[in-house]
Amino acid sequence: MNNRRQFLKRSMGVSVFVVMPLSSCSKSENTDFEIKVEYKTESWLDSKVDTFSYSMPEIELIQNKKTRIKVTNNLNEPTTIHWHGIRLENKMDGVSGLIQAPIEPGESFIYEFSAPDAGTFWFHSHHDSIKQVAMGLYGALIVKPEKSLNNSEQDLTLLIDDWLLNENGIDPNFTAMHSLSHGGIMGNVLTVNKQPGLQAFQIEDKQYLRLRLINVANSRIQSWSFSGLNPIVIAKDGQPLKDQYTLNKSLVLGPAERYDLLVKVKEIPEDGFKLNYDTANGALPIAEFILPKVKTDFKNEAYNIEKSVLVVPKKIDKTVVVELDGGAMGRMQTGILDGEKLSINQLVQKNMIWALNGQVALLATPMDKLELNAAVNITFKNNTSFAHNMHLHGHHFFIDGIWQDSVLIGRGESKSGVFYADNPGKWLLHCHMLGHAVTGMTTWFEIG
Ligand SMILES: [Cu+2]
Repeated sequence: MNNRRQFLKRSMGVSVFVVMPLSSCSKSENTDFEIKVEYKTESWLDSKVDTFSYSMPEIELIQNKKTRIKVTNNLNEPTTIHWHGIRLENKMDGVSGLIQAPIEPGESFIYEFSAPDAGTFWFHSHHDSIKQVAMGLYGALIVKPEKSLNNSEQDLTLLIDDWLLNENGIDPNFTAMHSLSHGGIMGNVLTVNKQPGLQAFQIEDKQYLRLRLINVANSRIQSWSFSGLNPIVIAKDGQPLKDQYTLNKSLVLGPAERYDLLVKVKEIPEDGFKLNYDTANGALPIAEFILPKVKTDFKNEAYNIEKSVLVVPKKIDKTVVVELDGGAMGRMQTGILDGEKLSINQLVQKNMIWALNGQVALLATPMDKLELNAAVNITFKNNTSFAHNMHLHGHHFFIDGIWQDSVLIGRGESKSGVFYADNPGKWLLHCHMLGHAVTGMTTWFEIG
């Protein structure tokens, strides 16, 4: 039992009753990309910090084009990669324990998929995620349309993270129950593209600047604001917005959420503009954008954005309610773990504290079975004292009037969304505050 428990914990709390054999992965060695998973020592603030790293921090794919990505694990521990938000074939989803056996040290695995949506996505470890994402195993995954839609645009991706450092480097106490029963692990050092301090970006002499902002933090809800100008919000979670809007307040997003923002280079003031991280003590600038010396005349060309291929269901076939319970200051008295009803104290002793519909993770069976192509209405009811960021793999849901793959549900709040369950397989549904996921807030749907 202990061994099993340890394994389950390491693999982010998903069932290992059915561990799939590795998908066949070596038809040929023709791969488009190779990602090496490796150790890397960063020099931050005059100190050395040991991290985990991907040899490619950003990958750019072409929409609908089959891509083969060879992942070689040079760590001394197993790992997998999940392609967050990509509506791909289930066996390529990278969830350790549910979808694939982890990639062992020294071994490789070839992920092969095509991305049906053009937009901003990311990839990260889905094995012992609470530790491996905190150690730095994440990167940007940008899907571009086959032909460029604009003549003159610059693209910048910013991955914004918080790291919990102590005097020896990254704090290794990833399962401290006090943090996990509250908001999760909160860092004390902010980075933009893994660099601490204010980062400067040179703007090119183009008509448009597209900023792709990704919250890659382990658990922290981030609030960002701009000074110098108000960009236009054009996409969320890799899906273009039907109604673009000018940002005149802060953007608040949970871990895993992404926003695409558009800036007309002509409208940038002489001294540039800044992206700030909002803190209790005011806005802290984390990125500054510097104008080019030469500025081309703005031609007032319209900006063309990708079109979403998703369809909002009008008639609902199936209704699913997901109750979020547990945590510190919660009302949860008992939870079902491995089919056994346990008190909250017994659960805490097993490093568990959160539940979805009363089930504390580790389900041998899915939370629900959904018929292929069923139009589903899903409601999240957050009965806890903390916010959660619910992520459904392999699908986007239409929630709050936009397509999202990760959605922030405030404490005491309920939100409903709709989607077509049109991707067959085993799809994880979990809180993307990774400390919550590993201590109970993980389940899955079987589709088809
Ligand atoms: Cu949560």
